[in-house]
This record gives sequence, structure tokens and C-alpha cells, in this order.
Amino acid sequence: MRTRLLLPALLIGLVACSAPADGDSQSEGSGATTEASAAADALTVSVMDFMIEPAALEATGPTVSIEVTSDGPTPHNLTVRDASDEVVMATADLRTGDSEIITAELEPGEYTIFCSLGGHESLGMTGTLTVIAP
Ligand SMILES: [Cu+2]
Repeated sequence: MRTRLLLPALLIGLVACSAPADGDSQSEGSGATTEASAAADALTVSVMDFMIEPAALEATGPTVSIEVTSDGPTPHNLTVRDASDEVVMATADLRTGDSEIITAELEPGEYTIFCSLGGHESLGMTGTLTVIAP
């Protein structure tokens, strides 16, 4: 009679003990594939009297980011126009030491980068941006 009572008690004890030990070690799963989007990297450009450095940029589209820093004694901007002379992005006029990041969605192709302040493009503030397909 006593053993019949003991057996269920033992079983309950075993289950209670083993449950925490088993743990849920498989619940971690594999959903940790956080791949940073390719848009993260900005091109870095300096504008100065009177040039853009580097003058030839290349980026993988469609999202193009350019971090522009003004290193000249006078203000400059960086403006980007497409093959049909339409401005697709531009910074403000940046004073010495100022910087701005501009971002746009661009089709693959050739773009012109320049400073839109009077005469600066013809003084040498011009270059190219090539956007390649992802
Ligand atoms: Cu300029």
C-alpha cells in the first residue's frame, strides 16, 4: 500500500526537478541576421578654392550619400546635376569647416558635381559622379 503512494510522489518530484534543468536552450533560434543596408557608407568630399577633392566620385545606387566638408577660406557648396542639367541634390553654402551630408536616390549613370556659386564651376570646382547599378 505504501509503495503505491510513493511512486506517484517520486514521479512528480522527478518532473519538477528536471523541468528547469532541461531549460529552453533551443529557443535562441537563428533570427540574428541583421545585415546593415548598403546605404550606410557616405562618400567624403572636400570643397575649397577652387576645386572639389576628389573630383571623380563613384557610388553604388540607388541611394547615394555624400558628406561634404568646406575646406576653403570662402563658402562653397556641392551640387549634383544629371545628364539633362537637372539638379538632383545640393548642399547649402558651407563656410570653412562646415559639413553637410546629402542623400538622394539616383539612377545609374553619369552626373556632374560642381559648386553653384557664381563662377566657381569655371574656376575648377567641377567633377563627376558615376552611379553604378547595385
Ligand atoms: Cu564654390
